[in-house]
Amino acid sequence: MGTKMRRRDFLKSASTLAVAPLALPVSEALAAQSTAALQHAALTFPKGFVWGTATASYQVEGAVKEDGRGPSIWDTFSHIPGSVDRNDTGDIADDFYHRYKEDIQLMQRLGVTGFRFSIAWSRIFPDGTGRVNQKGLDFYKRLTDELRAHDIEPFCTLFHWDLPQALQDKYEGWRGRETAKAFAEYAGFVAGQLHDRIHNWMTINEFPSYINSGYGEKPHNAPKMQSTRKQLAQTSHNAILAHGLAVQAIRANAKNARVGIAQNTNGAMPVVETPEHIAAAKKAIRHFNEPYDVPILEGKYSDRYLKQLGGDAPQFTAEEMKIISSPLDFYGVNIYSTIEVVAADNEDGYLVLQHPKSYPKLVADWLYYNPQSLYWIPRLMQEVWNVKEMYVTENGCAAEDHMTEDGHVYDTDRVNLLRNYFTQMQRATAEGIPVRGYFLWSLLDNFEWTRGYTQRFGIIYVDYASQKRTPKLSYDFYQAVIARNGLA
Ligand code: GBH
Repeated sequence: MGTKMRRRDFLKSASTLAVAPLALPVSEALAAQSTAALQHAALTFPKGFVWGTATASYQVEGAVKEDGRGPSIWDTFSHIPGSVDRNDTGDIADDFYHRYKEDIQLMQRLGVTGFRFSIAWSRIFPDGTGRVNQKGLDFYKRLTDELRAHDIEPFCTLFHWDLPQALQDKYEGWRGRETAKAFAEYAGFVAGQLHDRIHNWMTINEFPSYINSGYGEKPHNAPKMQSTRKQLAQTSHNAILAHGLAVQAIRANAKNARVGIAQNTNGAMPVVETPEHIAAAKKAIRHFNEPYDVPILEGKYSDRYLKQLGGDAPQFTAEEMKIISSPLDFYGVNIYSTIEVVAADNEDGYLVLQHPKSYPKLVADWLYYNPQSLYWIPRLMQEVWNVKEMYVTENGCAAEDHMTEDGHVYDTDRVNLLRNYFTQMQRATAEGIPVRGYFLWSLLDNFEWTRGYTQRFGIIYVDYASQKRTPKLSYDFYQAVIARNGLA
């Protein structure tokens, strides 16, 4: 190269050293910058990767008495004083029912290609079964038409916890097997009505979160129905049966449907990445998911699970186990954190490590900051269960968001979290682990169940009094990630 360094090379070394380049024409400086950016090409995601945001009906819609919607167990529960922080309810929430057009514009500006939302069962069947409420159906037609008009693919969840109150009253909700049948009827009907608009379906969101915490031995979520261990095991069974029946009903009514789930599979992760610890994590993830993922993905309950339950084991037939494990087109997993394990010389072959008190978190007490969950959960899903196509159907965090006097929300903690989680998801896709898309929880601050409006998960700030939306700094960050389909 001789004694004279070429300008380009000089710039490269200048940027490595983080020294400001000498005054150059702007165009040359930019060209040099994009050359440098190309060197980071490894941090991109596969072509066609779906970037999206996620919400759920009761958490954003409001309009709970409008256009013939029937009550759900969350209407009932949130109105019982003491159930939810500050006695907040979803009566108005983000008023998404009326403001969805504005919110879709914000999504379009963000650049997302997918939107995960849920249908409120009691808008379609106000009594859970039987009579159809056309106006409720029309809302989801308008919503999905508007999404399509903005080139955003709808990803529809059929059940995100707002069970029609009528089914709680008639069958004790999910405790009754009849509810599983009612769910399949509803799923098949909606799929038949909306299949030209919606191609991607998820049956049920997070079994443990609404079964264990709604019908468990110490319930704290709607319908807060305390159960014995035996009743709980049967209720869990009814829920996965509902899932399987719905998969079949959707396929029977919508020819080109792609059917999946949105489950919060309990993750496991080797703290130290050596073969023995990785093997331990593989054993652990099967043990951690015995009531739900194992029967869905393996077609049977594990012997260990049935033995542990003994006389409290659920009643089921071989036919039901086939239905429960109906093949899926994709597996959606909501990933926020994971359980860390090490190999151990005990019966299980691993040891679960408790989180030390000083383990990092933002504000949700359960949400341990663990970016590697976005790598290890998909990797173990593939290695243990041979899952061929996955979506991260939720990921995100709550933060203490404050608006500055001039109207900005600088949520650098959320940006920091997202950047690190994305890095690990990129590691997964770069290794060929089949994660096809990602849905950030959430588009908007919303009704965070028993935390009400006290925890904000949105990348758009919502002033609940005025319903004004303000994109946070994390919105700008996500927009840049989507635009380059990767990380800088
Ligand atoms: C998801 O649940 C939900 O799908 C979504 O609706 C929700 O808004 C979002 O995440 C954020 O929370 O009280 O110690 O028993 C997240 C997973 C699992 C978190 C159950 C709370 C209860 C912890 N949830 N967990 S505890």
